[in-house]
Amino acid sequence: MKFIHISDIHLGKIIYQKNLLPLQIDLLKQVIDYLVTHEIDVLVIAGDIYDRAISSNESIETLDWFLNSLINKHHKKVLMISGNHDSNERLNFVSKLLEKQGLYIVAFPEKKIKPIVIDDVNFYLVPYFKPTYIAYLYQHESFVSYQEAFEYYLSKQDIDYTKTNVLVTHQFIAGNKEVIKSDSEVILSVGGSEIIDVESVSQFDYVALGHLHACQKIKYDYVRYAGSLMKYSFDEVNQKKGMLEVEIEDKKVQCKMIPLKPQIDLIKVKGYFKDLLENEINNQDYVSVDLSDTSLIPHANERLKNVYHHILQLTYPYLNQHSSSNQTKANQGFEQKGPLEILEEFYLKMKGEAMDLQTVNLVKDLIEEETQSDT
Ligand SMILES: [Mn+2]
Repeated sequence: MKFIHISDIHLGKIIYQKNLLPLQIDLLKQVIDYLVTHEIDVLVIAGDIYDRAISSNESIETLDWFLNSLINKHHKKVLMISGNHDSNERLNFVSKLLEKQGLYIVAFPEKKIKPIVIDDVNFYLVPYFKPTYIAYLYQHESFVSYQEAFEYYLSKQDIDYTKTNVLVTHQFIAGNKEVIKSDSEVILSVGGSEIIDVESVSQFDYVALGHLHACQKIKYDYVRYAGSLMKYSFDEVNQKKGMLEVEIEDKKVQCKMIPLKPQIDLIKVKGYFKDLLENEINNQDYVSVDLSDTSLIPHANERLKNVYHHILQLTYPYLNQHSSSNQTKANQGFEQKGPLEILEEFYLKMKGEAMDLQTVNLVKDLIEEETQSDT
């Protein structure tokens, strides 16, 4: 069987006061067209359907149109879960009534997952959850991490790994390599404890992930983030956005990326002010301008708008770098200063207040210990 895996639609997202909904509608039309033309019957959406928990009327209407057109008009099946941006309660509304129509929404983790079976493939839908929810669900004492809660949750399921199984989840799954992150993602918890090791899901035949906005695989070819529907921040300008077409048969998986083309792109241009003024007019894209100039140009934004009609952001990387390096370097003459003095200055700069006597003494002791062990 074949299915399409997408995620992180973020309906109704606004960047720099631009409502992206018209672009999102066009991209969703491309998704429908692809499923219809290629006779693919199943669409999997791995969370973050909406951009915010309380979505605009227009966003709700858009999802309604999208699902209606897929399910009622084209008789496709849609499997979707909630992400950390969605409101579970709102997404869950009448979801059980819709299953007969071919729309499967899981917004709260089920105590015992009932897999959705399509052509001998079992789809396990696991919406985004916090460890406290799993503790509540099983009346279990608290979990120290997402990893622990997630493993506990899977251990409570009866999954026959000799069958062909697909996991759909919006938890932050990562391997030991760096993942590609974006500014448009919202961190799930402070301190990095939200990360779940990819080995916890490696027994599935395909893992359809949502959350990270760059399309990428995690260690294995069959563990993949589809990435966001379109670019949602300027650090994503070089990313390819699209959907994943997955073919799965008797535990054998093939996967390819199908690009989606937005009507308006997010782009970044870089150069000196006077050179950029000579560039070809771009009245189409949303632009971030990095000016290489070493001093501020009066009315740069207004003047550049003759070339780039939709400038959303303008920065001076050189000036930023220059001022930020001043903030972190010790003041002049640091060679003459001792470690305690330098640390006191650093502390004052970062915290905006001087170290108290207790801390000074502690640092003194540490420096002394370090000096002694060095000799
Ligand atoms: Mn997201």
